[in-house]
Amino acid sequence: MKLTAFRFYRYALPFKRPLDIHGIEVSRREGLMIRLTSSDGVDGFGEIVPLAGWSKENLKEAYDQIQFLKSNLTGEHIPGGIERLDGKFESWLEGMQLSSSVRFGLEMAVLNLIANSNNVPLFRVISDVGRGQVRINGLLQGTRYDVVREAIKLKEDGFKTLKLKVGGAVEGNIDKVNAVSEVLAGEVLLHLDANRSWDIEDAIKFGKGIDCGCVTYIEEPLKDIRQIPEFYKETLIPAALDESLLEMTFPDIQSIEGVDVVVVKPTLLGGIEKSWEIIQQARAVGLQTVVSSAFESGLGLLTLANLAGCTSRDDEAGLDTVKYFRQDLLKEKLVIQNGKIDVSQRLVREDDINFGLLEEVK
Ligand code: OSB
Ligand code: MG
Repeated sequence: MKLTAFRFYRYALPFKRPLDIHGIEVSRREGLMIRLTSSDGVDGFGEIVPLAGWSKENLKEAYDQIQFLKSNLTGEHIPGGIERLDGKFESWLEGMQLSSSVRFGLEMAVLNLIANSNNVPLFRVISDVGRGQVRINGLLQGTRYDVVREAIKLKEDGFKTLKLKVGGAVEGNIDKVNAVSEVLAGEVLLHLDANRSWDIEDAIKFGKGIDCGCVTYIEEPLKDIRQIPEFYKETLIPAALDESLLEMTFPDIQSIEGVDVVVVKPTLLGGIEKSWEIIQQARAVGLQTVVSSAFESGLGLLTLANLAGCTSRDDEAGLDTVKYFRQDLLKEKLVIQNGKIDVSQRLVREDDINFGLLEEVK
């Protein structure tokens, strides 16, 4: 398939209220969208949105790389079979040294172009065993009062798994987890995320203090991940790796006792093909995988939901960040219904994009 046009756009989408992302207060999300067009006139859209505090690259660097891609890929052919994510993106793009978010956005556009050309949802072109329904972890963040209220609402809305942000003073966090647990009453599972907040003493104190009836695992409990085995031994709460994956590869990941889950953020981890490889490796050794957002808009989240839907097991995905956006690049909002995103009927064509929120870069 030949790429006849490569266009790109910038956007700024306001959040409903300012968010604290890793200690940085953010009131809107600024990013880029690329639009690839094939010789048959079919479009594929991709989103590039580095996350300050997490991504190595900033938006300016991403912008420069997209200019480079635009001049290098216009008129080129997309290698056949690239959608199987078995290494053809790597052979096509190696040497270009694309940063993670750019790699993600380009792969996303190419994959959606292929899906649109075949007139099927994205997950169908990647994998033979995929699912059109993807369960989502409802997100709980804020004060004790906020998270209890949100937990009641999400439970009523049909979510089966929630994720609560923890960290900081241990006592208050124990109280918060126990208050949420009480509301969930064993009917909804609870994941925790500490974002490397604690030293081993505080982490163990926390783990022993919580009512862990419905707590399934905790993401990144420790400042020093080498202490996860000790944390596990003392508390019996399995850990999930998220930000640590940026610095680690298999087989080191699987050799840590107490790690049961890997959180996969394609915008940060080097793109979709790389993330798919990590998912396969993790599943091969019995680790659970959670595809998760880095605050992409609904457009990027829809692709992430498709990626999550590529596995046969009904793994949940961390995509509830969609609720923080006041506006979206998709005209028809991405909805989570009964705790699930339905990707089976959604292809993204020109008419589905809210061009009023995008400014083309010429
Ligand atoms: O800590 O997992 C995180 C989003 C951006 C950066 C870091 C994180 C997140 C999320 C996404 O929590 C939502 C989720 O994983 O459920
Ligand atoms: Mg996390």
